[in-house]
Amino acid sequence: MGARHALHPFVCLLLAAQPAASFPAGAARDSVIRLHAPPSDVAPQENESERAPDDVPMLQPRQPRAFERPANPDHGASVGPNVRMNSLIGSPAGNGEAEVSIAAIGARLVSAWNDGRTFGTQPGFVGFGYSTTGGQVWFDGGSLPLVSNQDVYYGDPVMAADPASHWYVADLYEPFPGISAISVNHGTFTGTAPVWNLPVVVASSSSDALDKPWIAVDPASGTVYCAWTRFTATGQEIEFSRSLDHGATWSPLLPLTSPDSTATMSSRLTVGPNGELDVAYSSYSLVSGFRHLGHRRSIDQGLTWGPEHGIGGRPYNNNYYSGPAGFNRERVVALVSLAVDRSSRPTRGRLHAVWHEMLAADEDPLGTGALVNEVEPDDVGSAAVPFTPGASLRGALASGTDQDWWSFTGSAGQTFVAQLAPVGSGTNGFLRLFAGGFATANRCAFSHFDDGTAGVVFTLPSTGTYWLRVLSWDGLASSNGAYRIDTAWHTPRPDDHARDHRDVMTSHSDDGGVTWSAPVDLSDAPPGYDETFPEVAVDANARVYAMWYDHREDAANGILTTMRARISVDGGEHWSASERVDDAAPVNWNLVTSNMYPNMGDYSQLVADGTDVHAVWADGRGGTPDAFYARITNLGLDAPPPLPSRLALSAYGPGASGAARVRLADSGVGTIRLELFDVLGRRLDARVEPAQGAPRDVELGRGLGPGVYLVRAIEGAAEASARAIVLR
Ligand SMILES: [Ca+2]
Ligand SMILES: [Ca+2]
Ligand SMILES: [Ca+2]
Ligand SMILES: [Ca+2]
Repeated sequence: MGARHALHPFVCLLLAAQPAASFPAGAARDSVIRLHAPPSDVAPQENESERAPDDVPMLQPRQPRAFERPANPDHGASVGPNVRMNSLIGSPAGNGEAEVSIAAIGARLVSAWNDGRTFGTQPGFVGFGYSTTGGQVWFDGGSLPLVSNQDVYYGDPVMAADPASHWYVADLYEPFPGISAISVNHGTFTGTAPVWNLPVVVASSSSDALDKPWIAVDPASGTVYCAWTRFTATGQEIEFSRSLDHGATWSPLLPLTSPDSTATMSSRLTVGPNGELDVAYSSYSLVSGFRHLGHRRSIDQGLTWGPEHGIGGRPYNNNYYSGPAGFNRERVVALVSLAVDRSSRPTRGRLHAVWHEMLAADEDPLGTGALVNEVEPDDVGSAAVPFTPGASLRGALASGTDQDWWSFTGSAGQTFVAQLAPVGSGTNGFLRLFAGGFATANRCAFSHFDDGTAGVVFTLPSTGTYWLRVLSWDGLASSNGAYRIDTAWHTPRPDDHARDHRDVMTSHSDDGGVTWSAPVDLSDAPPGYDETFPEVAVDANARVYAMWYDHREDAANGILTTMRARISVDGGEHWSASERVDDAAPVNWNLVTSNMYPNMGDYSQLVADGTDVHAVWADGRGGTPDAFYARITNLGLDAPPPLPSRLALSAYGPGASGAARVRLADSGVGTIRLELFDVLGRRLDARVEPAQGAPRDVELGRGLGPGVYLVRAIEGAAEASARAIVLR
């Protein structure tokens, strides 16, 4: 097993600077510690650091077992067989294929992915595969052609194609050493395999880092559009260019985001039925003081752009602090997927966005409880120092191998929040959270920022003990020193749009992105399970498909990973129950050997070509990340959509002594689930009762002490919450 690849500064959407203040000015008291990522965390600082010393032992090859697995009985009947697209022949053990993209025209499909076979040397970090059988059989096409003996591809490939058989792959690219560029290869695919032209540089810089291209083509005009993120010494922005000659030449770049925003990233492009061009991205507004998902539209093929509007019509909370269980990069990006309805149905032109989102944990005061000092030796999980969340923990990294273990207990549904920070300066440790034990297989969160801070937000999937561990980031003596970990239980808030540390949200717009529907939570597992890296597509019958990485199969710990998808047959108003997309056993990504970061990639992709929907994702079933494909048809169509929800909940004065009272209105069909929480996030009462239609007062809890409580009502996919005050 060789050394892991040093992370190239440009690779993979990494970066995500978080602004200096993650909440409105004036909202924070000096004495209150709240979770935030450091302002210094910008792209050019991110390089070889993404290697925690305790990751090394996990690089043990496992025997591929792809042909031994029992069929997954939960596998959606309308999901085709899963096909691995990359060949294992000539591929080193543990080779990563991830961040998979796909384009489809009829039976011809081309996919591209980050390929760990060569990193930093020719040909570079990109591979592709193709099918002429509508995805039934795939061939590994190797890499892309090179111009000279100096150019190298750096990954993040994205595919696009038009019906005239123009195929495109956009990529990160170094035309010469030290030059960061976005390239596009044009290809043709009329025979048995795609044939690629040499890369054309769309934009380049010797001083800035260009990252995460996206590409789209108008199927009617053949105009090609490309957008990417530029990281400068002082900030970052989305830039744009177009090509009218199938990628041979590109227009001068056009900035699409304002200098009044920062931490801008993750652009997605899509082309509507009348040539409308839409871009979505994540950004932090220095004016409003909030992170949001932005959208702009061009109706003149990208020459000029309309104003920015916020997707979902509200700020957005990203769990930037850690990825899903087993994710081997120590933070995760803000991500939005965008698709447009090109059908001839009444919903034609409707824009659909999906993203992953955290509850409002940035608002929690941390470390307001007891001070707890570490007690050495605490270098193994069985010697962990217990604490009660709320505590402010104090410890020191005495050496590069000093492990400090801490433990706490909690109840299912409570959300744990923690922030690691140096005391004094120089301490550089990272945090991991463990569930169900303290082995490598039990890792469920991994966090580190470049100034020795880290954060964890994690909603407990089950009642029990959890472990937190601090270890030196790089094992160097200069990283030793004192640290603190400030902790809390998350306090439920009315602006908790997500139920837990990560849910999948969706919203749509019928007016070109000016206004958006109230976001709906697509996560149909109980709270406490991570839903990550969602994708959306709309087929020619206006059916909307959404897919994400899911963790409900691991009821106790939420670590084992699957892919799930849902469909809406009414334009995103209502959604079928989710079904499995993967057809193997759930994967523990902690045990997947990978020679690249991030092992799962930062995104997957779903595309629709007519009524065919094609899904691609990074899958770890073979013990190494591989690029997988499945065709999805009519998922869940047998289930009639539920009636529209009229769920509403509002505070309604104090209830009888010791009970919380709210006013409830519902649809009058089916059942309503009611839940009561205290400010520590503990569920105190829950019941299911028949929907009644007419508004009425309901009471929850008995013998409650005076204070503020949160009541939540759930009706199908709809959810509402309200505060209730209990008086003496
Ligand atoms: Ca210690
Ligand atoms: Ca120790
Ligand atoms: Ca969730
Ligand atoms: Ca692989």
